[in-house]
Amino acid sequence: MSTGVGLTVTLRVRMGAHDAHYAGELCDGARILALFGDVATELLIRLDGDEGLFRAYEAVEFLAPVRAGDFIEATGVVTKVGATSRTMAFEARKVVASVREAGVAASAADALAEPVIVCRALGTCVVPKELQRRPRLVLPALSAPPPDHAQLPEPRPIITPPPRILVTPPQSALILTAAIVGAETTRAQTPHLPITARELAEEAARCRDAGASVIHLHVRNPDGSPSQSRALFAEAIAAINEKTDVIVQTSTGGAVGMGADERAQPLLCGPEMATLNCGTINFGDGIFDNTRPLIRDMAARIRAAGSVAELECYEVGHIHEALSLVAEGLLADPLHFQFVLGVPGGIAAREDVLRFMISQIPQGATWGVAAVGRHQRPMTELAMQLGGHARVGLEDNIYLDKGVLAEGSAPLVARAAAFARSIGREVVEPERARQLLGIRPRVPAAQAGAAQAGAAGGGSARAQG
Ligand code: KMH
Ligand code: ZN
Repeated sequence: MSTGVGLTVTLRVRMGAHDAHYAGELCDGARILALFGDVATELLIRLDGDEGLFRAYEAVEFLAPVRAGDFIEATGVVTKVGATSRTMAFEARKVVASVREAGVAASAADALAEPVIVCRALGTCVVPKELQRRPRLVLPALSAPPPDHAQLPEPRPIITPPPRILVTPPQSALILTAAIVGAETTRAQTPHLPITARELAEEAARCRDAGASVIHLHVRNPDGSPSQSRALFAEAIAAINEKTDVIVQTSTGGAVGMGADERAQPLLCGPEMATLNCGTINFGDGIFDNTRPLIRDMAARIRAAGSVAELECYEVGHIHEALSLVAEGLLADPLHFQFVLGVPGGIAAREDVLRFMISQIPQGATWGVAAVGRHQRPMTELAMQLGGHARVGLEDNIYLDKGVLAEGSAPLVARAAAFARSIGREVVEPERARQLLGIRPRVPAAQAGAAQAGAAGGGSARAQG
């Protein structure tokens, strides 16, 4: 980690009447940006011994109104340090709010038990080389140590909770997954659906070129019907491995109505990654059955295959079930969650839902979004803005635009990659994705033949240590 990454500064100020600009004593968004400017300045002073310059905001989201009388706490964290550029993530929270209710005194105000996030932003500052007063010690931000509650006299005061850690991770790496076929999409719906091993491999390679580092894989019988056949998976995985270096993530969900033994067959190919579906839901008109014993059985099989699990969560309770598996020793870090949003019968594809789901996973876990149909584009773009990973492809959505079929999954991947880059995310190659997901690096090319033979017998993908 480069010097200064993770350096954090927090300021707290009261918005006064002079800050109110609009009707209802609403404060101007620019006032919050001015606070971020001061936070950035302190960060630069601590890092470089110079006030530096704010060059650009890459993203700004105003999430809740700020009014005169509110107390705002603004935090910034350095996420990247270049030769002269310093990238930062900012969050402003309301910790005290003026009450403003009819019949209540105009001076009434509440200290909030849960701070309200009012704004988030990403920005870049510069400190020209000649102004950097380095090498020097990076001085950590000063903050009062939290009081020891037990030592305080009765009645013990309520202490405003410490600032929440920013959701934005200190690195911008983004994993794009392409779900190229699925079990439900049909050739009648789109002629661009790959079915044979050769078609799957060609589509996987196109998606890799467009920016995908993971292929979420289902297979089909020659007539197009869904299958979990070990032989078909082995054929498809071999064809993909011959063409490209993506991570192959096999489905253990299969299609609605399949039993555990049938669904688990691709694990016999020793895939690098496999899905673990963390709960039962209505899946359209069917029931996608994942009883608690089945989930545990599948988790054990994934572990025995040496595969890394991706935790598919279609409801909030599925996250909690995954955490139970961790407590039971059936899952190990690093955890990678996939929030599947908008399945008819499952949780809705909405921003508030996603933010809540993110709030439920442990620190250090990674997460992505797969959203269905017309929700795919807006929800994956939101996920990318919030620091998550994203899955697109014909399994979940066949349209590029309203009424315009995507000519395969690759155009959907290309569009997601372009969006990611436009907001400063780095679309990673498969080898970096392996690192992020805790998958063992691919063997050097010279040993690839031997490794492939081993994979058919159930090679272990999970990185050691
Ligand atoms: N076809 C869905 C019923 C997975 O791949 O793990 C389940 C599914 C999930 O696609
Ligand atoms: Zn799937």
